[in-house]
Amino acid sequence: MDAAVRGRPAGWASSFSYAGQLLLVAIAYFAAARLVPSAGMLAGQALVVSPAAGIALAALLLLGYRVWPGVWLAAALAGVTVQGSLFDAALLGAGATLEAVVAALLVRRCVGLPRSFERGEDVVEFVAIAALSSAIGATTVTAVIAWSGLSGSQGVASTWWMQWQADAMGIVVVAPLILCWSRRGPAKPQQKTLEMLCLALPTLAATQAIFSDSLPATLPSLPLTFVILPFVIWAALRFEQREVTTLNALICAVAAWHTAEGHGPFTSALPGTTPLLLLAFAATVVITGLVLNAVAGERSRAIDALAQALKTLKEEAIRDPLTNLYNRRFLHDYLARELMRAERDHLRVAVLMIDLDHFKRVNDTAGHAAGDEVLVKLASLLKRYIRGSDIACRFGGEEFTLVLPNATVQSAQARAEAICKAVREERGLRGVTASLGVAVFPDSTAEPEALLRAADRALYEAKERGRNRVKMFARGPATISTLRPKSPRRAA
Ligand code: GH3
Ligand code: MG
Ligand code: MG
Repeated sequence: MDAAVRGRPAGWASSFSYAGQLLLVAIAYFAAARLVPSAGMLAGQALVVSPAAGIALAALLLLGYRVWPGVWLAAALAGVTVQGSLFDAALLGAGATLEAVVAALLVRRCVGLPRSFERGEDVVEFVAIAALSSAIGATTVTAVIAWSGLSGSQGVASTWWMQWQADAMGIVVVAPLILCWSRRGPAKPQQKTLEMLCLALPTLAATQAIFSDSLPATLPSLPLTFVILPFVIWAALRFEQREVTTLNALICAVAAWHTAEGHGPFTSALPGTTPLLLLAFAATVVITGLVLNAVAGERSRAIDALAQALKTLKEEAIRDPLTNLYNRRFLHDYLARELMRAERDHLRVAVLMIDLDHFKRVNDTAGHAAGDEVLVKLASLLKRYIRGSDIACRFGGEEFTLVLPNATVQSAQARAEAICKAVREERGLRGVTASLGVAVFPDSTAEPEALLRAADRALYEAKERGRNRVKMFARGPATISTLRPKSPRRAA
């Protein structure tokens, strides 16, 4: 669970004391509130966006609910500079605080951890929460204004409407921006920075041209606002949340600025619809950018997880679960490949078959788990005796196979003798010894498919001759196509 959700600030924020955090929140909120003064509304101008609402929500999500006094203080201070009355200012502060607390509660409840919009639904839910919670701030402000008789020429409904859209837009645009930038982002490769510039410059130029009325009057500016969307989609599909939220915020800031100045496509629409058009534009930009970005992220995470699962599955399919050595299926594939290569390049391939002597007794006396332990220890011993392209496999039960490409008869025999000695001397193997049979292609047999049987035959002879020894395959009366019988090995 995120630290901030439990009421404690996360990451960088924890380096500030509580008083420091309150001050930080209050300063940020107050500065934003004064930058886009709500006084504008009282003077009859359209209040377009309230970044302070987004800052308040982000602060509560990042630092915990306990920083609410910072929001209240800053909102009240901003109010007192406008309203004059301390009581009214306190009420304005309470409205702004309640709005942020309710929004933070809903975001934590519905969206989950506050700093990631990892699913498309998160973004849509976030926008809905912004719309819902903004009603609280709007109602408080409208009530205070109506109470003090300051609503001027504007009606109560119009005041509420403008305040609501300003808060909703502030939350939708500013909160995701702060939330994304508050966490550490991945390092950017240089070509990504270049691509960002190639994207941001034309995007801002287009937004500026459309909203500042600098296009020829013959061009219909309202439909032209759709020109911004391909840029937003580009950012969403190619960049991280940070870049997407930043570009969204820049687009919305340019649009809001010019709209507040009385320019752009939204001002020439039906009277009273300007704030709604601007909010609809901002919501479209934010939802398109963040939803697509979330979906693209989900897709790439799913592909990564699938690739990882496939890798694990492939690995599991060729490994013995107890010893983690290769299994018999892999042995057959590998041996077939190595023998083909050996045939083509006139090289040798040695096979060592290893079987523990009287292993059943370990199970019978010490238990199956102790037997398993011996098998695992033997596997790690065998790993010490493989090098280069050699492989060690668990053939089945307490039988193991080593494949040594490019070996000679002498080197294979030497390796087998060394292993036999090491097993004999190894502590932790409960005194068990091993018998080994060795066959070398093409010396022992020129038929690749008979090589394993040749090594097995040699192993059988090692068992027959008293165990705890190495036997090299030698052509004899028994044909290599005869499977090694089991009975002589069980005889002591
Ligand atoms: P020898 O090879 O010397 O003839 O005698 P052995 O006692 O080793 O006889 P054999 O190879 O026929 O029996 C192998 C025994 O290995 C039988 C079985 O109980 C045991 N075994 C096989 N797989 C496992 C395993 O995964 N874990 C344990 N603990 N025992 C196993
Ligand atoms: Mg055995
Ligand atoms: Mg056996």
